Amino acid sequence: MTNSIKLYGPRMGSSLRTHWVAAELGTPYETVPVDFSKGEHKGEAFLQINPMGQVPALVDGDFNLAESMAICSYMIEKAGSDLGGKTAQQRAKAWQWSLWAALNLYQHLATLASPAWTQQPLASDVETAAKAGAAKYLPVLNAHLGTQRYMAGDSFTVGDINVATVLAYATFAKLDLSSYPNVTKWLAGVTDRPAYANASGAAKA
Ligand SMILES: N[C@@H](CCC(=O)N[C@@H](CS)C(=O)NCC(=O)O)C(=O)O
Repeated sequence: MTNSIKLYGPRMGSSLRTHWVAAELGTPYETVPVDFSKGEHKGEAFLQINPMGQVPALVDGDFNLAESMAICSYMIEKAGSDLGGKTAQQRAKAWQWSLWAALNLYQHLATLASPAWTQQPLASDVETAAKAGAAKYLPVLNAHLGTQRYMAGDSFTVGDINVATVLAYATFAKLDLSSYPNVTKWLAGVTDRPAYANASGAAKA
């Protein structure tokens, strides 16, 4: 019997990129909801899958995996796809920008977005620091996308998915990106892909 991949986590936040990659690949999978309001993510059963008590997580038979970017890489490799990049250099660039976004931009955009789900305003010093962080890194991204169409060159890769799903927090943060025209143009292009609509739940049935 073949195992079907199970993806735990919603079609937003860090989990969104796992659904997006699966949709790009056409990988069949089962979505397993994790109800945060019931504390399911910190329950014993889920902690067996991800001891961090965070989504997303993947289960493939007796194999468990956490960390959204690792899950994306696993699905790409399992599918034998070049979505990770067509050459060693393109794969490395896709990783470079994925890590860049996760380690630099993400923390600031996630902080600015957090009132959207906590319903609590940010302390003004926290908000100022996060805005300064975003303003430091967004020009770097804008300059990069002024030199090439996609994050890792002339073709779409998981690097675009990983960076675009970090940028998605800007929407929740109500952050105006119009002074970064290369970013907004690229973001509009990659989120216009059918797989994005499918993954984010925006696709019409
Ligand atoms: N680096 C992790 C971050 C995962 C993460 O922060 N997940 C959030 C939802 S977007 C979560 O589960 N939060 C609950 C918690 O930390 O208790 C990844 O990319 O998978």
